[in-house]
Amino acid sequence: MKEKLQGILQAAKDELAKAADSRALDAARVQFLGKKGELTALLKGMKDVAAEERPIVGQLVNDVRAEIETIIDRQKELIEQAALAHKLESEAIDVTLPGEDLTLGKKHPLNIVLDEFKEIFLGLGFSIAEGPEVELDYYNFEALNIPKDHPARDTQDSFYISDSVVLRSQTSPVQVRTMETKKPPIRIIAPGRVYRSDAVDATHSPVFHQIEGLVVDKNIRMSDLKGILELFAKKLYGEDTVVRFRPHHFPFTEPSAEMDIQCYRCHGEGCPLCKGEGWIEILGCGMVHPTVLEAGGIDPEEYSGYAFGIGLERMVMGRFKIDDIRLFYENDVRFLHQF
Ligand code: 2NL
Repeated sequence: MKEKLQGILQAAKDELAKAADSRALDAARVQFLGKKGELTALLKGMKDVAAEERPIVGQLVNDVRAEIETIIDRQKELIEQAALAHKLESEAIDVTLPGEDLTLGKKHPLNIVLDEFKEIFLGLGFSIAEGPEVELDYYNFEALNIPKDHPARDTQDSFYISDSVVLRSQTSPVQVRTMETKKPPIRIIAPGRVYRSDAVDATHSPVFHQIEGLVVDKNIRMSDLKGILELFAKKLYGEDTVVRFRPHHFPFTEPSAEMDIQCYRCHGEGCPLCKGEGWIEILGCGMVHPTVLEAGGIDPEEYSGYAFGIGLERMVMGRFKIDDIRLFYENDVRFLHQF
Protein backbone atom coordinates (compact mmCIF):
# COMPACT_ATOMS: atom_id res chain seq x y z
CA MET A 1 0.00 0.00 0.00
CA LYS A 2 2.75 2.36 1.02
CA GLU A 3 4.76 1.53 -2.08
CA LYS A 4 1.72 2.01 -4.30
CA LEU A 5 1.23 5.44 -2.76
CA GLN A 6 4.86 6.35 -3.36
CA GLY A 7 4.41 5.12 -6.96
CA ILE A 8 1.36 7.34 -7.48
CA LEU A 9 3.13 10.32 -5.95
CA GLN A 10 6.16 9.85 -8.19
CA ALA A 11 3.96 9.37 -11.29
CA ALA A 12 2.01 12.54 -10.35
CA LYS A 13 5.26 14.51 -9.92
CA ASP A 14 6.52 13.37 -13.36
CA GLU A 15 3.21 14.00 -15.09
CA LEU A 16 2.66 17.44 -13.51
CA ALA A 17 6.18 18.60 -14.31
CA LYS A 18 5.35 17.93 -17.99
CA ALA A 19 2.05 19.87 -17.89
CA ALA A 20 2.80 22.99 -19.91
CA ASP A 21 -0.64 24.61 -19.94
CA SER A 22 -3.77 24.71 -17.78
CA ARG A 23 -5.51 22.07 -19.89
CA ALA A 24 -2.74 19.49 -19.32
CA LEU A 25 -2.77 20.44 -15.62
CA ASP A 26 -6.55 19.79 -15.33
CA ALA A 27 -6.13 16.44 -17.08
CA ALA A 28 -3.43 15.45 -14.57
CA ARG A 29 -5.59 16.58 -11.64
CA VAL A 30 -8.44 14.36 -12.86
CA GLN A 31 -6.04 11.46 -13.45
CA PHE A 32 -4.64 11.49 -9.91
CA LEU A 33 -7.22 13.17 -7.65
CA GLY A 34 -10.50 12.74 -9.57
CA LYS A 35 -13.46 10.52 -8.55
CA LYS A 36 -12.21 7.87 -10.94
CA GLY A 37 -8.61 8.77 -10.30
CA GLU A 38 -5.76 6.64 -9.03
CA LEU A 39 -5.86 7.84 -5.42
CA THR A 40 -9.62 7.18 -5.17
CA ALA A 41 -9.06 3.70 -6.63
CA LEU A 42 -6.44 3.07 -3.97
CA LEU A 43 -8.82 4.20 -1.20
CA LYS A 44 -11.26 1.51 -2.35
CA GLY A 45 -8.59 -1.06 -1.40
CA MET A 46 -8.69 0.12 2.26
CA LYS A 47 -11.02 -2.68 3.18
CA ASP A 48 -8.12 -5.09 2.73
CA VAL A 49 -5.96 -3.15 5.19
CA ALA A 50 -5.85 -4.34 8.77
CA ALA A 51 -8.16 -2.24 10.96
CA GLU A 52 -5.37 -0.99 13.23
CA GLU A 53 -3.33 0.21 10.25
CA ARG A 54 -6.18 2.00 8.55
CA PRO A 55 -5.67 5.36 10.37
CA ILE A 56 -1.98 5.32 9.43
CA VAL A 57 -2.69 4.45 5.80
CA GLY A 58 -5.54 7.00 5.71
CA GLN A 59 -3.13 9.64 7.01
CA LEU A 60 -0.62 8.63 4.30
CA VAL A 61 -3.25 8.92 1.56
CA ASN A 62 -4.21 12.37 2.82
CA ASP A 63 -0.55 13.43 2.91
CA VAL A 64 -0.03 12.26 -0.68
CA ARG A 65 -3.22 14.04 -1.78
CA ALA A 66 -2.08 17.23 -0.05
CA GLU A 67 1.34 16.99 -1.64
CA ILE A 68 -0.11 16.46 -5.12
CA GLU A 69 -2.41 19.46 -4.58
CA THR A 70 0.56 21.57 -3.54
CA ILE A 71 2.46 20.50 -6.64
CA ILE A 72 -0.57 21.31 -8.84
CA ASP A 73 -0.84 24.80 -7.29
CA ARG A 74 2.87 25.45 -7.78
CA GLN A 75 2.74 24.20 -11.38
CA LYS A 76 -0.32 26.37 -12.02
CA GLU A 77 1.61 29.39 -10.80
CA LEU A 78 4.56 28.53 -13.06
CA ILE A 79 2.26 28.18 -16.08
CA GLU A 80 0.60 31.54 -15.33
CA GLN A 81 3.95 33.25 -14.87
CA ALA A 82 5.22 31.82 -18.17
CA ALA A 83 2.03 32.98 -19.94
CA LEU A 84 2.39 36.49 -18.48
CA ALA A 85 6.07 36.67 -19.41
CA HIS A 86 5.21 35.61 -22.96
CA LYS A 87 2.40 38.19 -23.20
CA LEU A 88 4.63 40.99 -21.88
CA GLU A 89 7.39 40.11 -24.30
CA SER A 90 5.13 39.90 -27.34
CA GLU A 91 3.47 43.23 -26.48
CA ALA A 92 6.67 45.04 -25.65
CA ILE A 93 6.99 48.56 -27.15
CA ASP A 94 10.38 49.99 -27.93
CA VAL A 95 9.96 53.52 -26.62
CA THR A 96 13.33 54.50 -28.07
CA LEU A 97 12.08 54.07 -31.68
CA PRO A 98 11.67 57.39 -33.53
CA GLY A 99 8.00 58.59 -33.73
CA GLU A 100 5.93 58.72 -36.88
CA ASP A 101 6.54 61.86 -38.92
CA LEU A 102 3.19 63.69 -38.81
CA THR A 103 2.72 66.20 -41.61
CA LEU A 104 0.72 69.19 -40.38
CA GLY A 105 -1.41 71.16 -42.82
CA LYS A 106 -1.21 74.96 -43.06
CA LYS A 107 -3.76 77.62 -43.83
CA HIS A 108 -3.83 78.57 -47.51
CA PRO A 109 -2.52 82.14 -48.10
CA LEU A 110 -5.88 83.11 -49.63
CA ASN A 111 -7.59 82.00 -46.42
CA ILE A 112 -5.04 83.78 -44.21
CA VAL A 113 -5.96 87.13 -45.76
CA LEU A 114 -9.66 86.30 -46.19
CA ASP A 115 -9.91 85.48 -42.47
CA GLU A 116 -8.21 88.77 -41.53
CA PHE A 117 -10.62 90.57 -43.87
CA LYS A 118 -13.66 88.89 -42.30
CA GLU A 119 -12.38 89.63 -38.80
CA ILE A 120 -12.01 93.35 -39.61
CA PHE A 121 -15.51 93.68 -41.10
CA LEU A 122 -17.22 91.50 -38.48
CA GLY A 123 -15.66 93.89 -35.95
CA LEU A 124 -17.26 96.82 -37.82
CA GLY A 125 -20.74 95.25 -37.54
CA PHE A 126 -20.92 93.60 -40.96
CA SER A 127 -22.23 90.07 -41.46
CA ILE A 128 -21.14 87.54 -44.07
CA ALA A 129 -23.50 86.72 -46.96
CA GLU A 130 -23.24 83.87 -49.43
CA GLY A 131 -25.08 82.86 -52.58
CA PRO A 132 -25.04 80.63 -55.67
CA GLU A 133 -22.07 80.46 -58.03
CA VAL A 134 -24.37 79.40 -60.88
CA GLU A 135 -26.46 82.53 -61.15
CA LEU A 136 -29.27 84.02 -63.18
CA ASP A 137 -28.15 86.53 -65.80
CA TYR A 138 -30.64 88.85 -64.13
CA TYR A 139 -28.81 88.94 -60.77
CA ASN A 140 -25.32 88.93 -62.28
CA PHE A 141 -25.96 91.74 -64.81
CA GLU A 142 -29.49 93.08 -65.30
CA ALA A 143 -30.16 94.06 -61.68
CA LEU A 144 -26.70 95.66 -61.51
CA ASN A 145 -27.48 98.11 -64.29
CA ILE A 146 -25.25 96.32 -66.76
CA PRO A 147 -27.16 96.71 -70.00
CA LYS A 148 -27.45 94.01 -72.68
CA ASP A 149 -24.76 95.57 -74.91
CA HIS A 150 -22.22 96.19 -72.13
CA PRO A 151 -18.78 94.60 -72.79
CA ALA A 152 -18.87 92.78 -69.43
CA ARG A 153 -21.73 90.67 -70.80
CA ASP A 154 -19.77 89.58 -73.83
CA THR A 155 -19.37 85.80 -73.92
CA GLN A 156 -15.62 86.42 -74.00
CA ASP A 157 -15.85 87.63 -70.41
CA SER A 158 -18.37 85.30 -68.79
CA PHE A 159 -19.25 81.61 -68.88
CA TYR A 160 -22.84 81.14 -70.01
CA ILE A 161 -24.70 77.96 -69.06
CA SER A 162 -27.74 79.04 -71.10
CA ASP A 163 -29.26 82.33 -72.32
CA SER A 164 -30.36 83.21 -68.82
CA VAL A 165 -27.87 81.34 -66.59
CA VAL A 166 -24.23 82.29 -66.07
CA LEU A 167 -21.33 81.44 -63.74
CA ARG A 168 -21.26 84.56 -61.58
CA SER A 169 -18.53 86.97 -62.66
CA GLN A 170 -18.65 88.90 -59.36
CA THR A 171 -20.27 88.37 -55.96
CA SER A 172 -22.62 91.36 -56.41
CA PRO A 173 -25.60 89.04 -57.14
CA VAL A 174 -25.35 87.91 -53.50
CA GLN A 175 -25.87 91.52 -52.48
CA VAL A 176 -28.81 92.07 -54.84
CA ARG A 177 -30.46 88.95 -53.36
CA THR A 178 -29.82 90.32 -49.85
CA MET A 179 -31.48 93.66 -50.75
CA GLU A 180 -34.49 91.71 -52.07
CA THR A 181 -34.95 89.71 -48.88
CA LYS A 182 -33.76 92.04 -46.08
CA LYS A 183 -34.87 95.49 -45.08
CA PRO A 184 -32.24 98.20 -44.43
CA PRO A 185 -30.08 98.71 -42.48
CA ILE A 186 -27.91 96.31 -44.48
CA ARG A 187 -24.21 95.79 -43.71
CA ILE A 188 -22.75 92.74 -45.43
CA ILE A 189 -19.62 91.42 -47.03
CA ALA A 190 -19.92 88.77 -49.75
CA PRO A 191 -16.72 86.78 -50.28
CA GLY A 192 -16.64 83.99 -52.83
CA ARG A 193 -15.49 82.28 -55.99
CA VAL A 194 -16.14 84.07 -59.29
CA TYR A 195 -15.62 83.10 -62.93
CA ARG A 196 -14.36 84.98 -65.98
CA SER A 197 -13.49 83.60 -69.38
CA ASP A 198 -9.86 84.73 -69.28
CA ALA A 199 -6.82 82.90 -70.67
CA VAL A 200 -4.57 81.64 -67.89
CA ASP A 201 -1.33 83.53 -67.33
CA ALA A 202 0.70 84.83 -64.35
CA THR A 203 -2.02 87.34 -63.37
CA HIS A 204 -5.23 85.80 -64.78
CA SER A 205 -7.26 82.76 -63.85
CA PRO A 206 -10.78 81.84 -65.03
CA VAL A 207 -11.65 81.12 -61.39
CA PHE A 208 -10.67 83.53 -58.66
CA HIS A 209 -12.08 85.16 -55.52
CA GLN A 210 -13.74 88.44 -54.88
CA ILE A 211 -14.94 90.13 -51.73
CA GLU A 212 -17.69 92.69 -52.04
CA GLY A 213 -19.21 94.86 -49.38
CA LEU A 214 -22.59 96.60 -49.23
CA VAL A 215 -24.08 99.08 -46.80
CA VAL A 216 -27.61 100.44 -47.22
CA ASP A 217 -29.31 102.71 -44.70
CA LYS A 218 -30.78 106.18 -44.33
CA ASN A 219 -28.32 109.05 -44.97
CA ILE A 220 -25.38 106.93 -46.09
CA ARG A 221 -22.83 109.26 -47.73
CA MET A 222 -19.60 109.02 -49.70
CA SER A 223 -17.72 110.05 -46.54
CA ASP A 224 -19.02 106.90 -44.78
CA LEU A 225 -17.57 104.83 -47.61
CA LYS A 226 -14.21 106.62 -47.48
CA GLY A 227 -14.04 106.34 -43.69
CA ILE A 228 -14.75 102.61 -43.56
CA LEU A 229 -12.36 101.78 -46.42
CA GLU A 230 -9.51 103.89 -45.03
CA LEU A 231 -10.01 102.23 -41.64
CA PHE A 232 -9.98 98.80 -43.33
CA ALA A 233 -6.75 99.63 -45.22
CA LYS A 234 -5.01 100.71 -42.00
CA LYS A 235 -6.08 97.54 -40.20
CA LEU A 236 -4.93 95.26 -43.03
CA TYR A 237 -1.79 97.10 -44.18
CA GLY A 238 -0.76 98.93 -41.00
CA GLU A 239 -1.79 102.09 -39.14
CA ASP A 240 0.58 104.35 -41.14
CA THR A 241 -1.06 103.38 -44.46
CA VAL A 242 -1.94 106.32 -46.72
CA VAL A 243 -4.93 105.97 -49.08
CA ARG A 244 -6.29 107.97 -52.00
CA PHE A 245 -9.53 107.78 -53.99
CA ARG A 246 -9.54 108.31 -57.76
CA PRO A 247 -12.71 108.86 -59.84
CA HIS A 248 -13.71 105.80 -61.86
CA HIS A 249 -16.72 104.28 -63.56
CA PHE A 250 -18.83 101.25 -62.73
CA PRO A 251 -22.36 100.73 -64.09
CA PHE A 252 -23.67 99.81 -60.60
CA THR A 253 -22.32 102.79 -58.62
CA GLU A 254 -22.57 106.56 -59.04
CA PRO A 255 -20.27 108.21 -58.26
CA SER A 256 -17.62 105.51 -58.54
CA ALA A 257 -14.00 105.47 -57.39
CA GLU A 258 -10.94 103.32 -57.04
CA MET A 259 -8.95 103.29 -53.82
CA ASP A 260 -5.14 103.12 -53.90
CA ILE A 261 -2.78 102.72 -50.99
CA GLN A 262 0.62 104.35 -51.00
CA CYS A 263 3.14 101.60 -51.80
CA TYR A 264 4.08 99.82 -48.55
CA ARG A 265 7.44 98.78 -50.01
CA CYS A 266 8.78 102.17 -51.23
CA HIS A 267 6.40 104.59 -49.43
CA GLY A 268 5.58 106.45 -52.65
CA GLU A 269 9.08 106.61 -54.13
CA GLY A 270 8.32 104.15 -56.93
CA CYS A 271 9.57 100.54 -56.97
CA PRO A 272 8.98 97.26 -58.86
CA LEU A 273 6.03 96.34 -56.57
CA CYS A 274 4.08 99.50 -57.50
CA LYS A 275 5.62 99.54 -60.99
CA GLY A 276 7.17 102.94 -60.33
CA GLU A 277 3.77 104.48 -59.51
CA GLY A 278 4.21 104.91 -55.76
CA TRP A 279 0.56 103.75 -55.40
CA ILE A 280 -1.11 100.34 -55.48
CA GLU A 281 -4.72 99.96 -56.60
CA ILE A 282 -6.65 97.99 -53.96
CA LEU A 283 -10.35 98.13 -54.73
CA GLY A 284 -13.27 99.63 -56.61
CA CYS A 285 -16.14 101.31 -54.84
CA GLY A 286 -18.94 103.85 -55.08
CA MET A 287 -22.41 104.93 -54.03
CA VAL A 288 -24.98 102.30 -55.05
CA HIS A 289 -26.71 103.41 -58.27
CA PRO A 290 -30.40 104.33 -57.65
CA THR A 291 -31.43 101.90 -60.39
CA VAL A 292 -29.63 99.08 -58.50
CA LEU A 293 -31.34 100.01 -55.22
CA GLU A 294 -34.68 99.89 -57.03
CA ALA A 295 -33.86 96.47 -58.51
CA GLY A 296 -33.27 95.31 -54.94
CA GLY A 297 -36.69 96.60 -53.89
CA ILE A 298 -35.28 99.57 -51.96
CA ASP A 299 -36.62 103.10 -52.41
CA PRO A 300 -33.67 105.33 -53.47
CA GLU A 301 -35.60 108.38 -52.23
CA GLU A 302 -35.57 106.98 -48.69
CA TYR A 303 -32.30 105.07 -48.60
CA SER A 304 -28.79 105.34 -49.96
CA GLY A 305 -25.81 103.03 -49.83
CA TYR A 306 -22.25 102.33 -50.75
CA ALA A 307 -20.54 99.23 -52.14
CA PHE A 308 -17.03 98.05 -52.85
CA GLY A 309 -15.32 95.11 -54.53
CA ILE A 310 -11.84 93.64 -54.03
CA GLY A 311 -10.02 90.91 -55.89
CA LEU A 312 -8.63 88.59 -53.20
CA GLU A 313 -5.82 87.04 -55.25
CA ARG A 314 -4.33 90.37 -56.27
CA MET A 315 -4.39 91.59 -52.67
CA VAL A 316 -2.66 88.40 -51.41
CA MET A 317 -0.06 88.46 -54.22
CA GLY A 318 1.02 91.99 -53.28
CA ARG A 319 1.08 91.18 -49.59
CA PHE A 320 3.22 88.01 -49.84
CA LYS A 321 5.24 88.96 -52.97
CA ILE A 322 3.69 86.11 -54.99
CA ASP A 323 4.35 86.68 -58.70
CA ASP A 324 2.17 83.97 -60.29
CA ILE A 325 -1.56 83.48 -59.58
CA ARG A 326 -1.36 79.82 -60.64
CA LEU A 327 0.62 79.00 -57.48
CA PHE A 328 -2.61 79.46 -55.46
CA TYR A 329 -4.38 76.56 -57.15
CA GLU A 330 -1.59 74.02 -57.60
CA ASN A 331 -1.44 73.25 -53.86
CA ASP A 332 2.25 72.42 -53.98
CA VAL A 333 3.19 71.95 -50.31
CA ARG A 334 6.55 73.65 -50.91
CA PHE A 335 4.54 76.78 -51.77
CA LEU A 336 1.92 76.40 -49.04
CA HIS A 337 4.50 75.90 -46.27
CA GLN A 338 5.98 79.38 -46.92
CA PHE A 339 3.12 81.29 -45.24
C1 2NL B 1 -13.87 95.94 -58.57
C2 2NL B 1 -15.05 96.76 -58.36
C3 2NL B 1 -17.09 96.87 -57.21
C4 2NL B 1 -19.35 96.93 -56.44
C5 2NL B 1 -18.23 96.21 -56.82
C6 2NL B 1 -21.73 96.61 -56.01
C7 2NL B 1 -22.70 95.72 -55.63
C8 2NL B 1 -24.00 96.15 -55.58
C9 2NL B 1 -24.34 97.41 -55.89
C10 2NL B 1 -23.33 98.26 -56.25
CL1 2NL B 1 -25.23 95.07 -55.12
N1 2NL B 1 -22.05 97.86 -56.32
N2 2NL B 1 -20.46 96.21 -56.06
C11 2NL B 1 -19.29 98.31 -56.44
C12 2NL B 1 -18.16 98.95 -56.85
C13 2NL B 1 -17.05 98.24 -57.25
O1 2NL B 1 -16.04 96.10 -57.61
O2 2NL B 1 -12.92 96.43 -59.13
N3 2NL B 1 -13.89 94.72 -58.16
C14 2NL B 1 -12.79 93.83 -58.31
